Amino acid sequence: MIWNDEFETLPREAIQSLQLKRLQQTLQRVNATVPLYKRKFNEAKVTPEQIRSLEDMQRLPFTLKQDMRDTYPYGMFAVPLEQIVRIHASSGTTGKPTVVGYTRRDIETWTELMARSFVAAGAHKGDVIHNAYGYGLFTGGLGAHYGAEKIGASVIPMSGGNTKKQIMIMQDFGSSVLTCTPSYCLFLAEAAREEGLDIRDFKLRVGIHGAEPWSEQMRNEIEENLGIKAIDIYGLSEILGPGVGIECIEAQTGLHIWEDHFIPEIINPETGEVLPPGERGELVITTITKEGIPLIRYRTRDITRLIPEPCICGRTHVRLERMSGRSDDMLIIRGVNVFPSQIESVLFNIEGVEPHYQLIVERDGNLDTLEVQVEVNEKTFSDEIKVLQDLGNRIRKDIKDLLGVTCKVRLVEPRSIARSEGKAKRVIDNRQSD
Ligand code: DLL
Repeated sequence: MIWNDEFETLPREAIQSLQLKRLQQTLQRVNATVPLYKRKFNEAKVTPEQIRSLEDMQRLPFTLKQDMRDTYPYGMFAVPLEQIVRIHASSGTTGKPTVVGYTRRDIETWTELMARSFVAAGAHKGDVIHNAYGYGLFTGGLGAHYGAEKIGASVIPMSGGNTKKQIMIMQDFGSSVLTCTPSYCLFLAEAAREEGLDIRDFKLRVGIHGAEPWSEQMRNEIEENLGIKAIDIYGLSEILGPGVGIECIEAQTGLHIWEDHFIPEIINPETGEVLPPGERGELVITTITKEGIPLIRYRTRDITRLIPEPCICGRTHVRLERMSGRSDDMLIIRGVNVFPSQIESVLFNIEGVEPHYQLIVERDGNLDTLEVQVEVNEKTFSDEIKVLQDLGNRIRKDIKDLLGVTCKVRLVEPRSIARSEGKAKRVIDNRQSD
């Protein structure tokens, strides 16, 4: 099923000419209304009129998260505050949050894109959508909520937390679609088991998970533990919120990014150069319909690649490979680049460990050291020391073989790693920032 047949299956040439037209309009608008862009265009010696093709985009300057911080709170708004009907914010690791504003039309666009996303994930009218993304300044809750209503599903605005109640409601109300982070999803399954319940016996059919990196192995774990299809959804508040891209249930391979609203590019994060189609690098997104905060070549820091091949579902919008992680979460351990999701995929292939882990990074002199803490299951935990030692050695060896990095492995008791109701904290970085 396709929500918006006309736009989701537009031929490539039609997508590209629509993109160019909308890009040119956006450039004119930000040049006239956002002082930061006027300045950036001047500095880059480029005018909106000079952008006559999509290739010309490469002449445009990037927008960084720092630009949003520097203009905090409203400096990037392209319309007067009177036209903003909603404000969200995402908390950074340090300092002030990043503020985003939506006009009424932006909310309609977001709702439409979330409706497309739900339908792509296999949801429909008649579904009971259990929305456990946080409601509040975080975009997850409200973003998913509006889209769920739009397709005519019955949405339960659960928000995050209150795990026992979530399970009761999911069972009693017959929730058929669950929206939450992948880590919270596994926590829900675990908490249900502790109460003697098995979510596989519930009516749940589909999970729509995102807001944090996760691996294919974690998907398998979720699908098995909950007896559902688990779909990857991507988004970020600066660009919109959830619903920038989603996997279709037909292929479950790569996330369609809605190209009539966004132009994706993949760049080399070091040089800023655009990479040829299919190469992995940093995702850069330009919004071409947003009114509140249009962003030109926004550097997401997320690492992925474009999958240019057509998809079996019939949608023509290009796909992004599952995110490997964020460039700022990438650990450099003795010269080797490691994403937490790569370690995750090693761990989840090993019998006896639970899908709960944390990476502790320290600095020893000039060298970074990595400790992998992972929970073992009850059975293994009560096994002989020798069994645990062998398991630890096996994990260390698999990580070394696959990623080429030496780490310490610490096996910890079941349920000793903190569970998260939203985005999981996978990395604890104890290196002093210098
Ligand atoms: O996390 C929006 C969202 C809500 C997406 C619900 C999906 C579901 P932010 O809090 O601004 O917005 O965080 C955005 O989260 O740049 C990625 O690094 C990461 N992220 C989001 N979705 C995925 C995903 C929301 N499917 C940041 N896979 C992004 C990997 C993801 N990382």
